[in-house]
Amino acid sequence: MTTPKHLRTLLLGAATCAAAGLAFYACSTTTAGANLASGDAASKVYVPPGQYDQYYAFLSGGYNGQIGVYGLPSGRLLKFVSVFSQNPETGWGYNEETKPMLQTTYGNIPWDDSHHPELSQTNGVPDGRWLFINANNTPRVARVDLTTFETTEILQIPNSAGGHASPFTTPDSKYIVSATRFSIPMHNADVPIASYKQNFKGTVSFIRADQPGKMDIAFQILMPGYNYDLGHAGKGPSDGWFFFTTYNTEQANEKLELNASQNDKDFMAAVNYRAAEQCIAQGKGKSIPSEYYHNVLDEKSGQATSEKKTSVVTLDPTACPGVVYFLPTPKSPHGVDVDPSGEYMVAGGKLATVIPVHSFSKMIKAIADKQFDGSEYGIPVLKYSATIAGEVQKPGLGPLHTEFDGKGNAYTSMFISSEIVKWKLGTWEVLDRMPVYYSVGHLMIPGGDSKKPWGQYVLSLNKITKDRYLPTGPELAQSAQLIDISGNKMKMLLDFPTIGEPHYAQALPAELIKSRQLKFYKLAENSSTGVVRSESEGGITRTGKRVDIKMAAIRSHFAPDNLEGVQLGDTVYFHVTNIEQDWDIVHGFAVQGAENAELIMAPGATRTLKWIPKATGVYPFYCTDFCSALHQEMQGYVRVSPAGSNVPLMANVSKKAQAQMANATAGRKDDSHAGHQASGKER
Ligand code: RUQ
Ligand code: CUA
Repeated sequence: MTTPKHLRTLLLGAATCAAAGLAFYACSTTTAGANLASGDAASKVYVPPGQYDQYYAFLSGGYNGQIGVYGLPSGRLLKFVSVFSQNPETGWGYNEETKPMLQTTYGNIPWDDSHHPELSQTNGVPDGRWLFINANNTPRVARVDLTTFETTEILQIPNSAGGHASPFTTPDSKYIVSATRFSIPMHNADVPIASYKQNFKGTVSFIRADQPGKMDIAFQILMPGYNYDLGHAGKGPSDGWFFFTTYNTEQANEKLELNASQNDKDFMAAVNYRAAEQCIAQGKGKSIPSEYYHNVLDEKSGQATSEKKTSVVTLDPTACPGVVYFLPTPKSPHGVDVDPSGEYMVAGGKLATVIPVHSFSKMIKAIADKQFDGSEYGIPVLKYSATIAGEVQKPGLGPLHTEFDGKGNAYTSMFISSEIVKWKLGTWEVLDRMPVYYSVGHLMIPGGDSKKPWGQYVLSLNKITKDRYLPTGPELAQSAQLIDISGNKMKMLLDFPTIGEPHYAQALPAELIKSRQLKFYKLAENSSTGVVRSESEGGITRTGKRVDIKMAAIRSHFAPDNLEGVQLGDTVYFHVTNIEQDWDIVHGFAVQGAENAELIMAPGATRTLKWIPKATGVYPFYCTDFCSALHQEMQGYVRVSPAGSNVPLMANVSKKAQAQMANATAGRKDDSHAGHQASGKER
């Protein structure tokens, strides 16, 4: 068996291999650059100018907390979706509308570390409705609407520290899950760290996710104080079950590198969540006080709101026999992946010498036959020999994650030996190997964790690039590699650098979402309190020391565009509405010295910038998003006078805007647009 010392040698060996391309295990079969795309590879990834990619791929931004959207097979970056981190490019988390999205019990958290994008599913197949993603640091899950590519909902997970095994979905997306990576004292009490074994607990949360705007924690299962790593739902015959990997069943609380690698086997936890639902329906759940936030972005107003929740329903598995079982699994298992048929649960025994595969039907039989090997904290432990379907022998070093092609083959990432290994379900024989550069973490096949994988490609999401790209100082580019899996042998097609650590990814055929894109927000339905629907509705109002400015943005001016009457000591809110009703006509708004960011307004949307001027004077503002040939003319001024000054409130519209408004309102007797005064009304 592998000893920890032996392990360290392996890990060091891998680093050397990656660094120098020296002979070491799989690296011995190649040197960097070999096995590279040859023949028709270029044409297989070439998407001619003006044509679309075949797949949307959603790559986690890792510790930038966001999501990168790429086209496959070209690897072209299409968009960056702001989720857990503020983004000055879009104003996400800086403007008044989206600030509440980042609210947590720890305050407004402006960043996170996101790992796993997960597409919503119907009948076990990605359906293109939503994309979920987890936050590791301050445990949260988010929903991205795939008609707008905007984050519309974020839910905090209480009683959890490290939302790593998340947000994997059930086949109907009724639930997504989040399990705590770090066990913690429940209610995070002030206890000695050395009391880990007595006081620290894990939790596995089932989050209701099928109703947009209404995500909530359905229940939390209290688990022993291990580390929880990853999870995947059952499907087909195993529908109704969820599987999680654990490590540190040693329950070490120091030097885990060594102390959490003692046991030959840790556990895969099998959770019967339908049984858990029943148990709760029978009143066996316990509501405990727990504070967490639920933040929702309203589509019509564009305004996010935060709601603080105060309790969760928890379930102690000992109160509900049959809800949780442990399957011994070698050795600090990492990934757990369920094959398309739903019969096999593949563990990435990251320190193991084999890839262990459990059988769902054997597991059910073992439970019925009571083939137990004792219990841990009241949770029955099944016999390894009773659940194991097979082991993939000599797969490579450091197996982490497995995805499937839907043709009976599995593909596993090998972190230490830097390769992707193809093997056959049922016979467990290794069929092919592809070296990758370097140290692959997750891998992704479009639909490869679902009931019906689209197959065709596997994307290798690498941790290290070393010599693959032009060097860029101490930190080198992050990287993904696209491999063709349509034939018997894998073929390397493309390296492409990514923004952020491409931790995990999901992909689906473009057809599923491309025609459902929202082109603009309907101005008539905009229910923002700051909205203006025409240039004549703009203006400036004062309420004590608060000044609200409502503005329209339209090619290529702001209305109003000159503002006076602001005083030092005021807090100013610019509510800017893009009154265009045309696809892709976006305007920006930036004012000199603003401490937050610019505003970016999609057509039909209102965004609000809070601004506290620090000195008297005149400040220009301008449009930041290139919108027309006269974009550079899209500007204005705001005058700031001393506190108590008698400069009246004034909101002017430019000559050009006046002329346009005169045309637009010709026939109407409304003359309210020229240099009109503030109404003084409260908003
Ligand atoms: S898991 S280290 Cu996605 Cu391999 Cu996080
Ligand atoms: Cu509007 Cu540039």
